[in-house]
Amino acid sequence: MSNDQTMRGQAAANTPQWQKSDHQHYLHPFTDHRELGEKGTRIITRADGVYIWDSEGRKILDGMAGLWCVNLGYGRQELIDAATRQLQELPYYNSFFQCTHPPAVELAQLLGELSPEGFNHSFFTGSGSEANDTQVRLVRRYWDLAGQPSKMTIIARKNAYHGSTVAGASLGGMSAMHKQLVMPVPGIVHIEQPYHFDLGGGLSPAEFGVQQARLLEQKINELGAENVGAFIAEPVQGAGGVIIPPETYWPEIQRICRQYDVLLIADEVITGFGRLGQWFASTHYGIEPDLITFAKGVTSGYLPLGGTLVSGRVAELVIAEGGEFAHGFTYSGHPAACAVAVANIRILRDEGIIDRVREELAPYFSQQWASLASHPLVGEARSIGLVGAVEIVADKGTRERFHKDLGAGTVCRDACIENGLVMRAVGDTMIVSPPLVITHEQVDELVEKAWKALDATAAALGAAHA
Ligand code: PXG
Repeated sequence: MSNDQTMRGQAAANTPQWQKSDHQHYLHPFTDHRELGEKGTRIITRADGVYIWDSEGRKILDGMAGLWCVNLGYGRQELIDAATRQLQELPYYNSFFQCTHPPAVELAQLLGELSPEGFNHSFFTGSGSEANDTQVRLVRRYWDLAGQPSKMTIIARKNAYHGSTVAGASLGGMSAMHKQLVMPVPGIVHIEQPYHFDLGGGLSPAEFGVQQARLLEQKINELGAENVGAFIAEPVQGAGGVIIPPETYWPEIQRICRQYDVLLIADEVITGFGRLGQWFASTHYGIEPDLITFAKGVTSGYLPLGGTLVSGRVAELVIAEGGEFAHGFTYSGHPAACAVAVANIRILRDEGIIDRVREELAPYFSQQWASLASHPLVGEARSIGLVGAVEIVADKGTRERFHKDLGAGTVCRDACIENGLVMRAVGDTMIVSPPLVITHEQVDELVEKAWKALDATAAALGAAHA
């Protein structure tokens, strides 16, 4: 028996022990702990390429690239080597008090080269949430320096996800999070999202896109443009259910932001670093944001790193006016995380992975994913780049959903695992966002497994109905 096999054997033997200890000591993110205690946890012990393995030896195709982040797939030795080298040379130093270090400088320069025109500065954080907190601070600092301190309010969208810090959760439009937040950060307001499947009514996607974008204009007029500093949005909503706006949405948003002099923040934590076949989805949609939030794919999740890309308009004022920007984190520009990001970006660039997503992989994925639309349970199958969603419905014609208590999405998620696939459920919307290195055969495997899981879901819900 190889060492590897022995270790796996031990992990399997330890499964009940890990589960018990987990329940006794570990508070998980976004989790109902009583329910988790009853069901038990799945223990993920290793991963390679697009697959993960659990402690019982089950091989599972990771349709979510971890949590939308493992863009290069698991097991890339170059990233492990970059982290190891940096940890040996300089495991930690800060960028406060007139100091800097090579990995942070190198990463900031590289980001300047590959980000959309006009972006030459980066601020680093440890996560996407902290990066969005930074955006709030930057927006307010910018308008203060610009002599318009009343431009304080930030407009965001319902069902958006911008993180789980207090500012991140306030920017996000998740009602369950707001309820537990008790008091969202003042000066953040929300407008409705461009979710055509759920909210489109009889409108064509094109009409609906313009209508939903004009909600921003209405809100700006209601508040007074002199009080509105920024609009923040994900180019494609991720955690909200892979909501792909109609093509008419972003051009209209851009027009409105320009007309009323409102900064545009593109939260590209999910869409950045190749997910839509471009370094940034802003390029895909032809929009020119003033600030971009990134995290996740910048390191393929191997080490935590986030940040904001700051366009010339904002950076120049913040720099030229002088005065301290009173914001920063111990781990802003962590050397090992930056070294991994540099290695990750070089691989994405030198192996042409993002071009392959755009030109070859996304068209194939889109065609295969679309075939799920003919499943009796599916009201819509949509995708863009390498993200996809299917809407589970009780009635394809009327788009009527199953009763909430049936938990159709959760039933399907569990059936996916049974079939060796990670697919995430957002209510009754099933979503995938696989590693960018997935092959055509693995796309076929993903879609076949999703179909089987939908069959199992239909059977289970049929039984529940009877
Ligand atoms: N912005 C967006 C668009 C995100 O998707 C964040 C900010 C926050 O990043 P951090 O690194 O602070 O988590 C995210 C994170 C889910 C899920 O259930 C999605 C995220 C995080 C956790 C769960 O789909 N996205």
